[in-house]
Amino acid sequence: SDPEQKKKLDNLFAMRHRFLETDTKSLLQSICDHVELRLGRSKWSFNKQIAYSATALSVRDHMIELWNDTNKYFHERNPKRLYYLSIEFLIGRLLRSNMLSLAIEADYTKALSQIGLHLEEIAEEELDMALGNGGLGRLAACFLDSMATLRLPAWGYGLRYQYGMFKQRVSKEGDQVELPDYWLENGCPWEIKRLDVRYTVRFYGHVREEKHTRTEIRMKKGKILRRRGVNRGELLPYTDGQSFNENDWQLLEMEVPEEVEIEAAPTEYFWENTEDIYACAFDVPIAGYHTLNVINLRLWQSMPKTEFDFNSFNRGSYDDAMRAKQAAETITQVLYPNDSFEAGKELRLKQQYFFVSASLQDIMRRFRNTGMPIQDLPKQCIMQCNDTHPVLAIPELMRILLDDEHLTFDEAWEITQKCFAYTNHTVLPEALEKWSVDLLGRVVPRHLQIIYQINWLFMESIRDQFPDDLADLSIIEETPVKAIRMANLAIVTSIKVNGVAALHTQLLKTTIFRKFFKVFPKKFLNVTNGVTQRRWLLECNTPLGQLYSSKVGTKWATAYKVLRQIEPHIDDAFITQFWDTRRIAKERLAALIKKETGITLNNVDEMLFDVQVKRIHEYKRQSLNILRAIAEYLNLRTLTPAQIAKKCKKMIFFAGKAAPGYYMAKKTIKLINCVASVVNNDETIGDALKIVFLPNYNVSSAQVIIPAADIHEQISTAGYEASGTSCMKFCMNGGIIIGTWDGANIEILEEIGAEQTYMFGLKTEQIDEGRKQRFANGYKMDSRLEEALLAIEGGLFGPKHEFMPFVDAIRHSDNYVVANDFPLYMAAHEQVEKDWLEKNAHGVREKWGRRAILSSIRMDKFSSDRSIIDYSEKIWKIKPCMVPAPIDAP
Ligand code: CBF
Repeated sequence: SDPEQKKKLDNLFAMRHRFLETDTKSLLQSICDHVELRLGRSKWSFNKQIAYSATALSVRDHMIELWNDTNKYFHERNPKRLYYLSIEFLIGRLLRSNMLSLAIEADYTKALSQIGLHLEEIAEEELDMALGNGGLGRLAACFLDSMATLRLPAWGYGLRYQYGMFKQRVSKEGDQVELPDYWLENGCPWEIKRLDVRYTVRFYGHVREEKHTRTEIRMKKGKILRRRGVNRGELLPYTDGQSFNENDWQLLEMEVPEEVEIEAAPTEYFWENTEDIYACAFDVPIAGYHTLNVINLRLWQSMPKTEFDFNSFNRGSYDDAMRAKQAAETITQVLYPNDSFEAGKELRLKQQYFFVSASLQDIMRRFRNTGMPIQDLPKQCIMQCNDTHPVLAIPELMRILLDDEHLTFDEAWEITQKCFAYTNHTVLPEALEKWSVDLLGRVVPRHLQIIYQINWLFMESIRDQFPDDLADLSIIEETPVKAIRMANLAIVTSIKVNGVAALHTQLLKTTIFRKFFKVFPKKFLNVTNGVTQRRWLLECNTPLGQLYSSKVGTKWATAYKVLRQIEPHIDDAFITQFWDTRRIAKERLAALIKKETGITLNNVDEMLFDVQVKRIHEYKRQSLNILRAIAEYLNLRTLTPAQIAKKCKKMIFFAGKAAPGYYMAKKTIKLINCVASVVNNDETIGDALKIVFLPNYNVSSAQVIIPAADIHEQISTAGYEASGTSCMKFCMNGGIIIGTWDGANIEILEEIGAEQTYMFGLKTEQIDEGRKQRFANGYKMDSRLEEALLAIEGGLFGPKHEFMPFVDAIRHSDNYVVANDFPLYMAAHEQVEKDWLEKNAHGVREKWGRRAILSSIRMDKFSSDRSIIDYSEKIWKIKPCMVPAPIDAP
């Protein structure tokens, strides 16, 4: 009704360009504008890097308004929200995935080609956002993609490390060399620095208690001495040693007055003398696929509260002046390159607290803006802890409710217990986080008090029912050093605790969290991991995706199940087309291998690509794979050229990083490289076997490797891999799994059918017995394994001393039962070779092709969309909040 207001709105509405033009001219205009106006270069001469940045900024323009509108819409509708707290997000590249989500890839490809640029080439300029180590961080990235696509009212919170996962190089001698990964070298066009969103985060200091009491006189039962027989005698308090005649005095019990201190108000706690820094927000919009919902990933970076210490500066002591600034910036400087827990590292603890403190302040600010009473917090938000790294959020929320909101402990605890859920990602005991009481008490003293109090309440609540289990259930570990068990804190508090694959959840219930399962049987549940088919099929394997879409349309991008409709179309022609797509993928990988290692692969159609990519870890058993490779090589050396010619040609491909401090993992990399160098240079075996270690495995190289794999190795010792997610990506792309009875492999087999797999090895329940047998008298090691070990010891692959730790581990401890599984593994590979060589009358690998396609199209259970729907329904209790299409008038 207010004409002024109406005019303002009309003017603003005219400025809306929710759907920016995507015709070639407009896109070129936008790219050139970014080159000149944002990046300050000339549109007449700019390099590929600038072309990438300008294109990315132009794509971002298409997202920003949707992203703002999504936040506004969530704000107006005020649905219950999910906050995904993860200290790692392994995003990878965003250019193509954002274009695909916004359905503008073809338009940009066309526009760029008009100025002589190829989208594929400029996309290569994007540096991976490698803010994670491996499975856990990549899972978080897939989950964000699904949350946005499913239009869930969700946000991610994480850290903006300036240095991501280290870059891996391989030295001439075959060793892993680590280099810093400064992924921000050219700036990151996707993020939006939010100067308006920053919070103070406090560390160290001490807690001052302020008791609020008043004094009252109360009558209480007391003992007094009174002279016997005297009605109104002198009343004297009894004191030891006082001499009196016992016959004259008697000790009487009666009411006496006493001064008592009464709590007038709850004790207040003041966390004081802290060292304060700022957490500044950097937002990364995450586009849902073909929807108007664009959600947010908010990453925190640490910054000093004051640029420098002015006093020191004035004194001319510039180093001192800058010290505090540098210390503040250090917190989010670098990602810890270890996928298990870095024990005892103060900086790591500070990272964790910094992360949750900033996130919770942000979440609470948003909640307070709703005007809802604090008791309604659980109705409005749920926080998912991706492993225990964010679990300090629990005492932090308690602290806020107690110290800022002034609730009683019981009230605060009641609310907090409804706000968190916890995902466990490993049963490896060494990876379960513990913080020494000393360290935690120093860095966040108030939180230590709160944790103690939570533990006291918990212990009291179970003391009668579980008297024998108290020590194991306690959040506080007493020996060898007093420490806080973060998983225990998470379980005690959370509404739900989930494992990430059926076997893993079962193991949680029966092994590491067995006692908790007795106390809280209803808390535990399984949510099997998943991966987004949009990145891991549609984007990374365009030819295969197009082949599928040609049969069943494109709906599978958001409803994987649709791919099952392909089954009736699998005839010879379709299988041939499938192999055509595979050839493209293999040639792409061969080109990458050539570029990075100099190794040439010929006739890739005929060569079996046998791939193992993941972090290098003893339990993942790259050891088993390389020993098998050696055994196959030794066998080849015994064959005549004619026999070799008939053999299956294969490339055994490895990629993965070892934690810099993990000695055995680094030895394994070296062994792989040294074996590769001998095998690849042995002319007597020709092309029969090639071994490749591709350095610097990351999300973008995974997108080239995975579509090219004929077979993929998922061969962890049974019971050790919580889930594994690369197995899902490979199967989606038609890679055939060779795997153990571990993690998600078991469920994959159930979905795609045993005929599509090569499973082998001891099962979880057989591992202990296997270990015993392995070292029992009379145990005979498989002769091929013995020969492989002898070859290493004999120096065939380099100086013996280099590899003795590796050999000794297999010979003398073999914790990961390599020897037990070796013959079964060899047998599985013999079958693989046989099957690979089988072709139909037209020279087509028909059976293999059919199995590969079936593997791929039956993977709907492993779409992260399914995982996120499970989380939403079973844990978060949140519903989609779909941003509506724009209306025509304000
Ligand atoms: O659940 C995601 C992945 O997490 C890990 O990488 C981890 O960091 N604990 C596990 O090792 C994987 O098995 C799991 O798939």
